[in-house]
Amino acid sequence: MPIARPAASVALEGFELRVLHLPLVAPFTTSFGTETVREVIVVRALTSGGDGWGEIVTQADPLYSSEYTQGAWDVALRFLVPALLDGAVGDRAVREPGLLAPDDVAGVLEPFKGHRMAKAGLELAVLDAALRAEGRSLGEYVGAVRDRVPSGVSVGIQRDPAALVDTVRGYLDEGYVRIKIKIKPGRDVGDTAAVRDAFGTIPLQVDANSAYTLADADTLAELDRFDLLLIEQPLQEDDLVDHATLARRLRTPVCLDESIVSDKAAADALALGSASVVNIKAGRVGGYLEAVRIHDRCLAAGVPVWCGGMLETGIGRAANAALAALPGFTLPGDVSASSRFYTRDIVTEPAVLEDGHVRVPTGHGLGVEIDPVALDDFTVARETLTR
Ligand code: SMG
Ligand code: MG
Repeated sequence: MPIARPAASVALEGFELRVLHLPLVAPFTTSFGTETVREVIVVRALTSGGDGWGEIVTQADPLYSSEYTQGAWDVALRFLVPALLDGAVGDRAVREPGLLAPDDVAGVLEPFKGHRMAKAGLELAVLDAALRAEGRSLGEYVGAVRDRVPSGVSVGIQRDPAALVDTVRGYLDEGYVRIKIKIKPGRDVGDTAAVRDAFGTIPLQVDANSAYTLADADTLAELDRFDLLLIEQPLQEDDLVDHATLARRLRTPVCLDESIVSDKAAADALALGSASVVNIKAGRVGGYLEAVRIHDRCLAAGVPVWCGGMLETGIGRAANAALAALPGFTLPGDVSASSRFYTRDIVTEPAVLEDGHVRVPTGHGLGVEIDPVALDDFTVARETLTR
């Protein structure tokens, strides 16, 4: 369902951007590398009606996607924030300076190519400010139909399959309802077999983060015997045709993550048969409004979707819970408790796991409050631009 009632404009006074370094509870290893500290940009929209918060989910290095934190920082401060504050792009006046509706953010930023994570974080801050001013929750705004969402967990590559089994056991004991394991060449069939052997028919899926090529199709077909929910992003971001070829070879449903950079990319992927399941991440697609459009498209097409994660702080985690409460999110997402990654979050009430679920916040806007001391403690850089 499209957004039923748009949010009103806010009177923008400026934006504060911060780079944060949050230590992870344990290293997180994927096919492309290991992270021990989450580097993230937190955005604060300063408006006459109060602040709004957003998060730019880039990582320090451009390994998951071409975006990375210093690049997002630069493009946001050099181009995106000035455009939002000015009401003009180049010599093209687009609106009254300073007044901005959340629905117009993407249009104002559209002339700047790419940089979707940066755009998404800015849009979320404006949206949060607008919804807080109106007294409406993000869940209500996007059309949430659930008050809590089933919680899956993404498990990084461990030292060996035995260590993986131990780690997965810990998450199952905590109550997570679905396990996703990261795979890469050489750490795929054996790791998956170990988890299946240890835990039987648990809901299980794998994520390759584009570590394979079509030449690996035989290996990937070996995963068919494990009755996985899906295999996520086996091939490169722009390999839509190869994903379609692979999907015809596999019994395991192919799900796309990195490839779905927009609603248009989702339309193309569905038309080509590149995926039968879609991972929706607001950061990757340029914002929560675009994410809702992808949800609506997939729902209409009968394609199941689930909410991906980018190791969000309490800001993005709250927004993801709201998004995942839309009716088309029929598979558990990577919407875990904050404690899966952090001992200390930057919100006063971090997301917790309750009976395998995470609650959809009901407070105004994102429905979470920032812990100013934690925010300051994790801040390593800070910049404010005002009108
Ligand atoms: O937030 O729970 C989370 C992380 C989920 O595995 C996760 N994200 O490809 O889906 C993915 C990865 C992207 C980040 S990897 C460092
Ligand atoms: Mg993924």
